[in-house]
Amino acid sequence: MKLIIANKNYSTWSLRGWLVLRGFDIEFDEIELELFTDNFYAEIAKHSGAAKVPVLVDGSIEVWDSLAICEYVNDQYLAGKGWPADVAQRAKARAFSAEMHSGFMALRNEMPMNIRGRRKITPSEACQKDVARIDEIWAGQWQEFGNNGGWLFGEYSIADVMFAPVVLRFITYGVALSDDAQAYANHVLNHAALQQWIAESKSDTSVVAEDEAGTEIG
Ligand SMILES: N[C@@H](CCC(=O)N[C@@H](CS)C(=O)NCC(=O)O)C(=O)O
Repeated sequence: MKLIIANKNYSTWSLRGWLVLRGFDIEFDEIELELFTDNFYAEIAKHSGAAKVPVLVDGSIEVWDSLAICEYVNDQYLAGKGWPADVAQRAKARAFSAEMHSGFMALRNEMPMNIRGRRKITPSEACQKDVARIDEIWAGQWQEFGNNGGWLFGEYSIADVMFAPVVLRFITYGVALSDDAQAYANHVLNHAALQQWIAESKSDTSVVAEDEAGTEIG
């Protein structure tokens, strides 16, 4: 099985596809393409009409889109354990994940993932609202599960995968969180799989100008 991803410093959706595999200890090969290059579009076109990463190739099965990859991995490799077991919790985890996947546009536009960067921006009102909503989600789940596993639903799940890049965005832009939300963010940051991605992102020396938001902090 191989996962096609892009620049580790910048590509949040790649990180999600990668984390669902690495975080659940599933073996895979990875192919890293450089965003916005001719080679990127030539290679990705072999597997996906959508022309975006990540793409998972498992034999004859090709899955594009991070959330679809999470669901495929959940079905094919995790026997459903990618989501919480309880049906109400599972519904909530899926709702949070869908909210992340389809929303938070202001945050995504104004605070691009840039792991190596320490940047200053002036967030719009819409972006501040996005941050407040994420704080609410993380803090609420931490109050419920902080002493019982520490992940959004206690055990590591796809919901944590979907929010992990946001933890890295908040570090880059120095976003202040409530104590409970910060405790969850710290828990995610300590995850060995995420630490591996961060370490590997250091050898990504590409510069994607549109993802260098704001100004550098000294
Ligand atoms: N909704 C998609 C978004 C994928 C996406 O936008 N990927 C970006 C990189 S993070 C990409 O491939 N961009 C290349 C392009 O737009 O040309 C997913 O969840 O996988």
